[in-house]
Amino acid sequence: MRRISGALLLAMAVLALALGLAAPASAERVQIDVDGDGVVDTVTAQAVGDYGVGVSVELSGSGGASSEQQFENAFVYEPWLWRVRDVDGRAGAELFVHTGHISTNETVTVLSVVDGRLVRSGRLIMNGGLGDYYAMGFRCRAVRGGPGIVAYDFARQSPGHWKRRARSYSWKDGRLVRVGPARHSVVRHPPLRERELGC
Ligand SMILES: [Ca+2]
Repeated sequence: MRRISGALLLAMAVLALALGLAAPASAERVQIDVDGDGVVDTVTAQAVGDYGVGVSVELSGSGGASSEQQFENAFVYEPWLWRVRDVDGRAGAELFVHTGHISTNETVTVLSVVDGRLVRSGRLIMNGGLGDYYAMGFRCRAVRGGPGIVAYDFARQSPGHWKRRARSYSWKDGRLVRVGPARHSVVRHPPLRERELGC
């Protein structure tokens, strides 16, 4: 009898999968203060539509007020929350979310809570591999004496000869603001720390 019910359960599971009735994709959930009031909040990322991601925050200290950002047709899958860390100099964590995938790079959107609402602080791209002769990434670091992000991209001209571009952003009221002109140089090899999520 046990063997029969086991076989029956397996057949039902296979049928459910075939009919697309599998359990929905799981959500990612992080408990961390995002609005800077010192109370832990809930961050949830989950699939939206076929290939998108939605990120919501539930703010514990504000009577459970919630705020959300959605990214449709992003062609991204779990994990969506690539980094959760306070980097902008205001209390409360920033969220680095995988919001786009194309053949040449990944898009990372930085979200932050401003005045109780989840806002898009900035958008950055990454491609750590060198095989296609292009690479890019970014680092959280001081810009003009305050917290900021420097984004790098590289294009190979010939073996051992890569064009490097660095663009700087400062944090201002929860948003990334471009500062100064791009800096251009030539390097023999793009360093790994400048073609990854360095925050
Ligand atoms: Ca912060």
